Amino acid sequence: MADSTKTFDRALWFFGAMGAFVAAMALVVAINGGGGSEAAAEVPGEVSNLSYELTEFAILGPQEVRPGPVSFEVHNSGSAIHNLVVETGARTADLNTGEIDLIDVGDLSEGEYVIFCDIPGHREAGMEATLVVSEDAAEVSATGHEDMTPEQANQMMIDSMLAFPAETEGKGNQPLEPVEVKADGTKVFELTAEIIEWEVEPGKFVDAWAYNGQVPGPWIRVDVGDQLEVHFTNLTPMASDIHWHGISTPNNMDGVAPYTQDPVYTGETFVYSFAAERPAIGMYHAHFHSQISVPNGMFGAIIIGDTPIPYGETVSGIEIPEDLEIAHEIPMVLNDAGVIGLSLNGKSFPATEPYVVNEGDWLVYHYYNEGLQVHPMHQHQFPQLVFAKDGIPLDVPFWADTINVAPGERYSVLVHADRVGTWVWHCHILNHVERDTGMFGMVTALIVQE
Ligand SMILES: [Cu+2]
Repeated sequence: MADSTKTFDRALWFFGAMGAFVAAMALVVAINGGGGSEAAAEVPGEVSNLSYELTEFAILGPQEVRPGPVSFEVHNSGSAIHNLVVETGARTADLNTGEIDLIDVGDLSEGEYVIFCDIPGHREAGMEATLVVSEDAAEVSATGHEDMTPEQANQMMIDSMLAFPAETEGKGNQPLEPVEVKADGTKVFELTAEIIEWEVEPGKFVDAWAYNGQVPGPWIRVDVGDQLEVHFTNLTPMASDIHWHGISTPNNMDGVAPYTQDPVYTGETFVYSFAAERPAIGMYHAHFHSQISVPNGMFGAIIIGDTPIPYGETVSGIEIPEDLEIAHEIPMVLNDAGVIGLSLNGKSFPATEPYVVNEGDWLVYHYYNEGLQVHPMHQHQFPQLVFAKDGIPLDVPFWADTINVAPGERYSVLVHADRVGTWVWHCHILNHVERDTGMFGMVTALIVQE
């Protein structure tokens, strides 16, 4: 599906490019007025087509071009609406995620031209660049990139893939231990939100909004019947709260300021107190200003009770052993926006964590989508037995190799790693895993060893 979508996009782009070329030719003919021999001698310069990628919040693409007719192919690979405006007045339409526009920018003479996104706030946030038009610029190659031949593009892809796994600072999902267990058994946890420096991919540090210095925040795991007290201290510049997504709580603990509590202003602490009444595979995240703080990192996983594996059941002819032991239970938090961007557990490939397991291991993945888009999560080689949706055990579990995880959803799956090798595991929206400079984003690997 994703492959054909990409092909379709390419085809659209091609026809767009042809359209622009025909328009440029028509313009030349109109200007020349079909006139005499002098005009006929003016061969129109070849159109330089420049590719730009729009994301939060940057314009990625060539910074120089030779004078002459220029067209832009603009692709919104971000998660918000963006456009591209040239100071000469040429502009794309407002593009939704994944959309491409091709515009005729016209004849550019030597000089500097500012290009930007004019959606309010986006230019100030970083979506501004300068295109230098100069006789000294390199010619635009067939790859659509300045100075990049197909061979170089191939090599960049290879290099980007061989950089995996890359060491970066910081690791999310660390198990959270109670700071205190009271005499009555109440488990006291502390969560502190603040802006931290987070290495999302090698050498790329962003100002993440994090709980306890981690993206995702620490992993909370308690038993059914436990009494919880979570002391939340907000050190971010904006008021916040914590919503317990998929967790049963009294209304005044639901974390939706100002309905259920007052906002937790900068420097304040709020205590969430509730019993872990029912088994749950939930998540916690900010609700107040969530459109800023959650994409920027304020999310985490919380599990109550045992993982509801369908022990002993036979599903589509495959028997799930009665005595199965889970070798690894992996929370996999998906994000695609804010400063964290397209990522698995707060990291972009090649900084994503590889999971090394032994042949024959049974694994559990819990997918949590804290982003703004759907991500079809594909594990190479091993089918995934979906046994719970949003923490609710399925009466009819099913096997699938690709699981669509929409924002807010959780899917829990069982995987039998019964064949040795390095098996990639990734979102199957192809521009969530590859860009012109190589592999990135929502990819990792399951490494099965003997
Ligand atoms: Cu995706």
